[in-house]
Amino acid sequence: MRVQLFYVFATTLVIVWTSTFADAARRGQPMYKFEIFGSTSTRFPRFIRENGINRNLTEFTLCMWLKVSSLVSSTEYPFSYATQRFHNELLTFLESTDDGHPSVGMFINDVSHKFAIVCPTFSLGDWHRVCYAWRSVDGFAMIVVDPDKDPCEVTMTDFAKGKMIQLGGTISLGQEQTFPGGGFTLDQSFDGEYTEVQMFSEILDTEQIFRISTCLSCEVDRSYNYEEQEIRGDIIDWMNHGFVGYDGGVISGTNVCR
Ligand SMILES: [Ca+2]
Repeated sequence: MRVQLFYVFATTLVIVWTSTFADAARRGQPMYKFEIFGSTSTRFPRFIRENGINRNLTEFTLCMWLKVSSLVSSTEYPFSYATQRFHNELLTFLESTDDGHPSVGMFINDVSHKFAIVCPTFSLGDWHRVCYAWRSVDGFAMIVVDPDKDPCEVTMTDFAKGKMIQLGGTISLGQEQTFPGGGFTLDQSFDGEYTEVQMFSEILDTEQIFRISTCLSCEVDRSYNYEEQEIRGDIIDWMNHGFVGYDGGVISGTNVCR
């Protein structure tokens, strides 16, 4: 009996230690953001990841926190993924509208597959959580803005149905690409900040998307068994993002998730 009790005690210790350790590891990590400001015709601040998507995708979820400082151009492209075959293999955009709230959208493979939503709560100068999801088999697509507060969401089907997002291209945060890694133009530059960019090779459900938007595990049930099942992208994991800054793309701290 004593031995059994010991094992129960020891097991409990391990579980508590593990969860505390994981939590501390998470909380001890500096939270950071990418800043993209002041593009000019000769200077294009950006963060680049070559081989940005390392497998062919027939579905994905891409989430990020975005703060749009200004819509310098009528359309800006926060996330540009270019391959040799399509420079708009996967491209997200913000497009100004007459009522002052930009439409939030994406293209897949080329600009003929366009999908967007206008959210009355999406404002310049504030952080917003944006998730884009898609799957090829039925062309289901979804864009969700701020799922944790003022949720704004749109879905459709038959969007880029049967298409595929090809591996091996280049991701650019901040500048729209006309070929992998280049071809930037000032009128397509993004002006603002990013954090918590996560990309997954599958469609997440509503609960998972909600958790991402509440800073991953920070606000989920603190019982031991969440054990940092915090959601991390298998394609892009913000804690190990692998992006390289150019032309004055700045990495700085942020308290947005503390
Ligand atoms: Ca392009």
